[in-house]
Amino acid sequence: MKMVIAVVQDKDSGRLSQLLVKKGFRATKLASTGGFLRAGNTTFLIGTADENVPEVIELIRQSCKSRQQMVTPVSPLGSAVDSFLPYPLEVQVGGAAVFVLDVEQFHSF
Ligand code: 2BA
Repeated sequence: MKMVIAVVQDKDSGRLSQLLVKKGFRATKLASTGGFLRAGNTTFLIGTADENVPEVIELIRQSCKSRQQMVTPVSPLGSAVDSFLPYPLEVQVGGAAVFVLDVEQFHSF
């Protein structure tokens, strides 16, 4: 068994949820926050048999778009002033960051 962990943009999470339910995959959604942008995103935990992993990854790929996002730096107080960039920065976010982990045991009581 594997655990697929997928960090996706909030805008894509509804579409991915619907597809997973439609295809019979079980998933848990967690509200999460990106460490860099400090903006909300959604983390899916999808436990599934090894042979289903390619299909799950394909569903994630179909559901999640990559987007450009502007980061407006917050003026720092204190020691970081020297490295402060006073202009907005554009970064490309997603489609999705996906991790596949081995599951040693799964119990459902
Ligand atoms: P954030 O950490 O908010 O990152 C948003 C986007 O900002 C990233 O998109 C990337 O394009 C850029 N970025 C992140 N760290 C950067 C840095 N140190 N310098 C320059 N640009 C940087 P994605 O790579 O598509 O990541 C989207 C979200 O997926 C991330 O949100 C984070 O929540 C998660 N993620 C990505 N890689 C991860 C990893 N290795 N471990 C855990 N979470 C990850």
